[in-house]
Amino acid sequence: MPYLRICICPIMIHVSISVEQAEFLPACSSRNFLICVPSTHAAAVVRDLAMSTNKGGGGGKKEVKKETKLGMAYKKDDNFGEWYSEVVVNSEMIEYYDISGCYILRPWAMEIWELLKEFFDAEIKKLKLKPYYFPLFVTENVLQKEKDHIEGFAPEVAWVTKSGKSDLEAPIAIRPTSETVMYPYFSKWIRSHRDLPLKCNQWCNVVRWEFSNPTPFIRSREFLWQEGHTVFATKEEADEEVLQILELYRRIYEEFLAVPVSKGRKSEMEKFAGGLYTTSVEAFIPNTGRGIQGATSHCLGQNFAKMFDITFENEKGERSMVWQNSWAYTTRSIGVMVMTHGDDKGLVLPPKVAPIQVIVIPVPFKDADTTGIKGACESAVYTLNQAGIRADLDARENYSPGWKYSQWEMKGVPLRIEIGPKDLANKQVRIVRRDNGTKVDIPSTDLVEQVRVLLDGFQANLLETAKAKRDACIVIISTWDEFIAALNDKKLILAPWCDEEEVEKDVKARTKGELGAAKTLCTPFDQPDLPSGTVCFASGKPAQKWSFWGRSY
Ligand code: 87F
Repeated sequence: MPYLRICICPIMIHVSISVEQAEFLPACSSRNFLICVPSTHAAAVVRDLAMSTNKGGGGGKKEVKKETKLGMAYKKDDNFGEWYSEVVVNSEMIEYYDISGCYILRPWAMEIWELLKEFFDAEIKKLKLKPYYFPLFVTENVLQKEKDHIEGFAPEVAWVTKSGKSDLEAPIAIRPTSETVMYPYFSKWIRSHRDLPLKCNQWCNVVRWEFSNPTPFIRSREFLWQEGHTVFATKEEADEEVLQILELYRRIYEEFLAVPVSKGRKSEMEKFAGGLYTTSVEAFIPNTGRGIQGATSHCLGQNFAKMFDITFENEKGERSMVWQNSWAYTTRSIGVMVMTHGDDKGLVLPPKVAPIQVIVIPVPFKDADTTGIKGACESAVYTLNQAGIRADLDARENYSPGWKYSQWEMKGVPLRIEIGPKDLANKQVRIVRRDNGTKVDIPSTDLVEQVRVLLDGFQANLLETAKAKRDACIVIISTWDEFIAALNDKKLILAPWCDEEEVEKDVKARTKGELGAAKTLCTPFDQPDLPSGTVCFASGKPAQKWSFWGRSY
């Protein structure tokens, strides 16, 4: 018996598992160590070990039979938190890192981010936004300029205090957002009305040292975003842009990520304290019954203009204060998409953001014409690529078709094309949908047309299904008792509200508990009728508006 050693993952003890001896020992027979790895890595390690053991021995067919089953240990409805971690890791979007709250974004995530960026960047360029890059660091002095607003955020600011072994002369903050980094230079660059509007956008990372429950994409200590910062001569121009950007955010969520969102305005309590008003797109996760802010577009008014002395000489030769906006969306959007569409087999990707939209898998059988099948697969991929469809071939010979099906399902690829001997003979391909598992055989001559129809249908179906699920969670209430019942039932609550800050504070206090307090998510722009005489569910005062309430991320 070789020396055996079983290790427990020191970082994630709760995801360490034991692997069945029958499966594990043969795979490691040629080695003198055993590793017990987190469940999220077990399949891959066992697979690799099995492959290395099989190398050079026996026929290919037998090797394939020994492969480890891929699969998800957790179900979405049984343990949502573990299910989510498993999906993002098994789909190869995320690798955990040894600093809590920091994650490695692998190509499967970065390619989605790049597709979103491609759309958004082209749209904001139409609005005449210019690309900038400002430094990652900011001095304490400059950061303090915004001290009234930064006060609440201060614990989240990360500082660099040393270079090598020596202390820096003064600590330097890592940007949590770039107002204080940029605005001193806006003040310098803007002199006259001819310098306006100034429209700046940067794609970058920011760091916020969060302490509550880190979750890949959703709440991480470093994340990627775009931050737009614009400066206008008039409030009207600023107001107009706030909504133009909000509409782009809605399109990212609904048209690309197939996630339904509500556009609306944040309450005074929930808005960015440094600004005049905040608009947002809000999504909802039915499994946890929590709302989640998808992106924000703020009108900053003239607050920062005063703080940073950003003024211009108008046409009449007078000094005027500028009007400013800022807006951002982040890699959190990818997490919202995963939570919305994923299922018990793993990720489900909307075609518009899928790095691979169609995976082509040869299905050789016994003595069938393997070369012919491979040729048909290559030709299908080529034809689809030529038509602008992101298709790829999985020609790996050390995996069975079934294993490949599971892996690509786990990665959420919308369509799978299988080509076997029968398909080759009939000049057809079999297409299988990831969302509902339906299979169709189509003539090879119709490939591009049919794939386009299927991808469009897939994209539309995801949004429709998600919208139906979200809508089924919306409850319109009118009394406090109904509010509490709906909250306990994980609903998205639409309630008549008096719009008073004290009342929102009171609701927060009264609903405080282990799961977190309820708060306003937004006041949707799309307002149902509010008959006169309607009263606030919490205060009994006359209601001013309908607002969404709930627990949130
Ligand atoms: C965390 C630490 C320090 C949010 C923070 O939403 C400062 C902040 O200012 C902070 N978390 N914020 C508000 C960010 C406002 C605004 N910035 C530009 C945006 C959009 C992009």
